[in-house]
Amino acid sequence: LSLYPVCQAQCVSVTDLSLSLTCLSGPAQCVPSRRTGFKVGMKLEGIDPLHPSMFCVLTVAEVIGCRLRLHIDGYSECYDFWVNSDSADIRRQGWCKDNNHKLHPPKGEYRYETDFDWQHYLQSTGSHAAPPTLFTCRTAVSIYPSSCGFSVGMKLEAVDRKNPGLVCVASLTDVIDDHFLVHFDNWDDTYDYWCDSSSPYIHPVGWCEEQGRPLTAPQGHLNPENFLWEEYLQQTGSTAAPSSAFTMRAPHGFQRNQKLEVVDRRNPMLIRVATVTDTEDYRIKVHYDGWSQQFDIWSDSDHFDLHPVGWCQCTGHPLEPPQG
Ligand code: MLZ
Repeated sequence: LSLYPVCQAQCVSVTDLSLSLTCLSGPAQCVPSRRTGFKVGMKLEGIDPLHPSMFCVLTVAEVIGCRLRLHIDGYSECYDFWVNSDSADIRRQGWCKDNNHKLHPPKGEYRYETDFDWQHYLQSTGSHAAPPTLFTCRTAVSIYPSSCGFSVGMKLEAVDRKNPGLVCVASLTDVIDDHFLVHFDNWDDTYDYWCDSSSPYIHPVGWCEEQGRPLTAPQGHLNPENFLWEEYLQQTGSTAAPSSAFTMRAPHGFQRNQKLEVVDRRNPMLIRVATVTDTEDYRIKVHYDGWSQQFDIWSDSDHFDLHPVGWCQCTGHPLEPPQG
């Protein structure tokens, strides 16, 4: 099942471009057939990468090829971040209101969050909203609402991706189409992440016990060594996500020595020529060609910063050649 059905329809697939020698095997990596229409100054709504539970008011600060540097209105430039223009993390002006999500207004300008009004804001800042047609890639919209089997409030066991050795008690705190937000009980939202039912990082209640692995109890739990799901579900009046809803994806097909084009993690405005130097089931080790191995990174194989060879050329993005 493709994550990006709309995108696929509008894009030339990598194989069509005869660039498939090292084509990515992740979900539906595709090369947009035309440049993005986003322009500097356009405003939109989107997820704050440091607080994945929050939708914020954003401004396009820079456009390179079909990548955007986004600024969170009212906050320091140091929080600016890059996305692909077909990212599911960005939404048109008005999306939050139409989809029952809280929109965090620009900091400091509003006494109450509900005081924020897009029309007024656009007028007072003399700016325009990005036209809805520019938002090309959506998550799969299912025919049956919430057919993914996951709903808000359900509990599960999930890998803390900031501390990957830990599998912790978690809850679903948001669902959009077939994607949902994993939140760790009694922790702040900086550990949260969005994923779908095929993520290798999520497991049904009871998984750790079955695997003989430790499960990290919610922060502040009175008896963390003897955490009992049954008791906890009852105390919190919640239910476990059904194990039938978990659909573990197949391992990726990357192989060592394959070339790709990868965003430089330390300077994300740059994309570099890179090589796969090691693989795990769901991750690859990326070496930036011409750079010391100390800059190698491990990346999820479906990460949106990995691109097939030819992607930069097709999207009008500069590509940093191997150094030296
Ligand atoms: N050492 C870290 C672990 C946090 C784990 C959170 N898991 C959701 C800390 O205590 O901050």
